[in-house]
Amino acid sequence: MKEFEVYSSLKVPKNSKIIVRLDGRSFHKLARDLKLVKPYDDDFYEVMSKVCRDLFEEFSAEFAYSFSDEISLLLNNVPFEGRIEKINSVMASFAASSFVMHYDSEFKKPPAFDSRIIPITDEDILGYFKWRQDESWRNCVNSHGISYLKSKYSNAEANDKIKGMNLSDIHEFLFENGINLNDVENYKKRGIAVYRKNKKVIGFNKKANKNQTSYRSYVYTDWQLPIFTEEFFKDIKVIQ
Ligand SMILES: Nc1nc2c(ncn2[C@@H]2O[C@H](COP(=O)(O)OP(=O)(O)OP(=O)(O)O)[C@@H](O)[C@H]2O)c(=O)[nH]1
Ligand SMILES: [Mg+2]
Repeated sequence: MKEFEVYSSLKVPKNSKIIVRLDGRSFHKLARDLKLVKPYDDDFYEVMSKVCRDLFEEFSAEFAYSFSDEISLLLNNVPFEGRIEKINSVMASFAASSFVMHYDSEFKKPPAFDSRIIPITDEDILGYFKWRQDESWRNCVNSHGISYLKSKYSNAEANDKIKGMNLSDIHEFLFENGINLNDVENYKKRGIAVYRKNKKVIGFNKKANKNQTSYRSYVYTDWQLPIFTEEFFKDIKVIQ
């Protein structure tokens, strides 16, 4: 019967890096059920950052980036011999379990994530993460815009009003009403990331009878991301 498992041999291209993007399933409902603060809930972001960290460590990732209910994980060492079904199903279920483990709450329904795989070359890594970071900014403007409008108008009116506005209209409109989006917390505009950093360790070498400096890497969650540039990814050694 093994021949019926027709997708099991589907693999990512050999020697390719991949990005796995996970996205919360129907998290607008989950947000309602858990009464998440609108537009940004600090506890939710704290939990998502821990899910990122768990994924990063479990799958020895190079870089993880998250905003809203999505996580992108860059992998150099592709697990499960590159088997698509295995990667997608394990990553999505691992993320959902991690999410539940870190959330101190009663769920109405089991949370789930979807998962997709994007083969990527070094030249496209910056472009990919810039694309997601731009989306984070769009999400920041839109969600602040709709939250403000809903505090003034009915839901239907608010939805109607925002439809006719582009990003800079919303930005301007919020500014006129005393909300300067440039002042909101960095993570709301630019998202959060997990990657390895080096720290300097000074230890005493008994044999040489002197202090010696070495570097040890540790996993770092960055809540103060810059706008992504080539320099940023080169500095953290994600690209050469
Ligand atoms: N209140 C609140 N909601 C959030 C927050 N972050 C994410 N969300 C919700 O998560 C949703 C994520 O958007 P989508 O992924 O497009 O929508 P979804 O409902 O998850 O639908 P699918 O991904 O298609 O299953 C947002 O629309 C919000 O409703 C937050 O900090 N606060
Ligand atoms: Mg979603």
